[in-house]
Amino acid sequence: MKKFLSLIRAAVPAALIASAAAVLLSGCGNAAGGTVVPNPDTEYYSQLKDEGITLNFANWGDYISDGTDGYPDVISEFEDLTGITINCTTFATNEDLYAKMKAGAADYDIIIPSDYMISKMISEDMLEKLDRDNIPNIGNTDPKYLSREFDPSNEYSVPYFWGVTGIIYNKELVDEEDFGWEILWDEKYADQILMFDNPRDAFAVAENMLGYSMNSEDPAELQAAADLLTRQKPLVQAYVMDEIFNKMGAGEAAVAPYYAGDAVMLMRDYDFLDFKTVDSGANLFIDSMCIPKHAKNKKAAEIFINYLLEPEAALANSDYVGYSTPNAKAFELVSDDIKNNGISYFSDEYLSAHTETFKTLSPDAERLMSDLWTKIRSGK
Ligand code: N2P
Repeated sequence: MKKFLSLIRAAVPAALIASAAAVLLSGCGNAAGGTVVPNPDTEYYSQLKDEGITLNFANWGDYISDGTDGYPDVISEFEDLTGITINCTTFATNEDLYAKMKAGAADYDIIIPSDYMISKMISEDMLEKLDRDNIPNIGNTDPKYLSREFDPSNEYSVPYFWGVTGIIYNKELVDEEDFGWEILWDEKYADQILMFDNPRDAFAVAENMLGYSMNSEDPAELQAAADLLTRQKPLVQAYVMDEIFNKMGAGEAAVAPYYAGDAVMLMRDYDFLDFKTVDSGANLFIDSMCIPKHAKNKKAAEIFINYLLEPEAALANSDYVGYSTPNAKAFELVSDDIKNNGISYFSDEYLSAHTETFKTLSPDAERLMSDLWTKIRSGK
């Protein structure tokens, strides 16, 4: 995983670091690994070959298999096949992605927001409708991830990954076997607790502890959740997003709420880490591929989306990033080890009883949550 560059810096000769850094800076691909998609439709994939197109792709960190750690390089293989260059940038939260787009500071052709942000972007006319004829693999998605409230007619989005939130913990520092969100308030772990650094995920944890919906718009409930988060603050070592990789990997913290997929990636490298699903209620998110309004290269973006829907490409991405695939054909290829790891896939009954998907909040509720969050984070 790329996040460890800073950690290995201390231990590895400078020349090696320089070559690793060059790879990271040269775009997404690392040009390693073998053929991802064995028999691509070359006629379809070469239709824009000579047009010199570069796609600006805004993605979450470590959310595509790009040759890192010897995993296949989906990006480079797409580039070779299509002649289309992928220019990757990453964002840490849905709110950051939204703010960048709203400020006109972004020129993206493809983005991967989550459910509640997709419905917000649709309502603010920030997304293009997809031309399904340009995406022949669109039918590979398992229908159970489609027609959700955030895009009921599937006009604007195609699911990329899904997952649940839960608690990543250090088995050497945590003695409890059975715990839920309340461990994030346990004074025994003062200064060894990490917390989500975005309002929606942080409020969801507090709301669930208080027995409220994660989609509450009730000002009194939002205030109570904020009070709970304020009480937690003295115990929190740091509010983090993907910085969690360095901190949990280095054994610097005991517990951290985060996404199941990143737990899978971390646990691959660190035996002392584990992941706890939270039965009282976790968030189920669906991150989906979308094309922003006025994207310069819409058709090329649709071709890239189609490639990411190839079963072998979807599998390669899922194997590397650790997240759960909504692609029915890729799911057939997922190993039994992963299917049964207790983190990545669950029965439909479990998911409907124990998880909740975020909805776009009303503008008033969203403003209140955002103001309360600013106060919590700034300590005022
Ligand atoms: C990837 C983060 C994915 C975000 N590191 C989950 N919505």
